[in-house]
Amino acid sequence: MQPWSSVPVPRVPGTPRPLRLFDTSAGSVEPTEPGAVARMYVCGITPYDATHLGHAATYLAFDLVHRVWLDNGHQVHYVQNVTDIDDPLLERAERDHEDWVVLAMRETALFREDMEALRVVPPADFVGAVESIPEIVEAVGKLLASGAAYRLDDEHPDIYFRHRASGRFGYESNYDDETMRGFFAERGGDPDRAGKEHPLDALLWRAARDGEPSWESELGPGRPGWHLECSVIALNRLGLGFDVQGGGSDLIFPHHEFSAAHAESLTGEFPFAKHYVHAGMIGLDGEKMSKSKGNLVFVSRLRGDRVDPMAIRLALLDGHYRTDRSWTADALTAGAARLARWRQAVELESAPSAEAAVAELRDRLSDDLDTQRALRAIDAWAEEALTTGGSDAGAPALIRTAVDALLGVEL
Ligand code: 5CA
Ligand code: ZN
Repeated sequence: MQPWSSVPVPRVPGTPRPLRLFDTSAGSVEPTEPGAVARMYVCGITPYDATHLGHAATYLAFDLVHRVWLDNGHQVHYVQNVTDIDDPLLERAERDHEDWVVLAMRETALFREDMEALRVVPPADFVGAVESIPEIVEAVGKLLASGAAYRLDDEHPDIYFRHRASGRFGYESNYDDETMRGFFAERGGDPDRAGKEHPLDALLWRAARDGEPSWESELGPGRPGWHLECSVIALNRLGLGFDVQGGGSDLIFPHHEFSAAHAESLTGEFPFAKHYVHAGMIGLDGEKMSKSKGNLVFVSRLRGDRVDPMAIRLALLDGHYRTDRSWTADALTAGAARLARWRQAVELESAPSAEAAVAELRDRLSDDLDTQRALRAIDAWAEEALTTGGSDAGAPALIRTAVDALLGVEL
């Protein structure tokens, strides 16, 4: 697929700081230690509805990972998928009497626009599930051949993954059996499917059903299971052992556990990703913002209301990416006020020296993306610039560059 277009990220004078991130698998903040090319995969949208502020917050968090790595002189190979065939998409299309392909194309196009407006650096590879079907079929064939997968003896001969096949199942989420079973049932799994060897075995290939889209393949006609989509797209573009596998915390289990287990079974090597990084859930009025609950605030709706996307960006960054938090109208008002203040300050002809503020910005971001403190470092500089003033003629430009490169905010 075509990604959205990118804006150049300027270089910031001064000394970058290497990035440390909380790793779900390790349970602690760990240094990221990418090579010349940092490799990141972030789970993309299922395009059956518009991008809401929860999605946006998650992509902004990983955009900062991208930006801090760029600051440290790495190139970044960033890959993101689009789950453009899956049950939720088909269910929504049926509910709305719409063609599922048209629905997916429209929402994916809107997502691109939203990401561009929010100045998210685009992935180098933006890959749909449908266009990856040949790769997925090949992977299922390998898993069957190695004994990691089996086919149901059923009217619908679906293919399942033996969840313990990699020998490492559970290392990513560290959840106990009961928690795994709960989330498996809640998040797209089918523990009660008759004929499976074990309730936690995950679907790899769903045999064709009447009235459902399917693709001809050497496995028989059908369509791909969800977790393998991300394994294969990541593996074939980044290779095993890439730096960060990312997404929202709702993907910790089963999605990322299985993505890892599938890839590790396919290759016989470990680990799928060096770090598993998860953003907290954004809610509205105390509930997780989700398509199924219908309590959504869309980025496109706010854009339509002429809200400055940079104010949305600042509003979402004024909270720690790992903390579950609520979107409020006040947060947006505060984001807009902060944006106005910063813009006023960078218009000054001279200001207090900005080196210390930029160093603080880098320090805070490198410490597991502590954006709240990072924003306050710029607040403090802007406050002093606008109240006391200063004589450094280069300071406003330095702040403008640093805020652009490291926070993605255009002043
Ligand atoms: N297509 C799959 C991933 S392969 C999927 O989860 N799609 S999604 O459209 O439901 O979500 C897209 C991304 O936004 C995922 O990384 C997901 O974890 C994240 N996300 C979903 N809801 C929220 C929320 N309320 N707050 C923060 N992030 C969210
Ligand atoms: Zn995914």
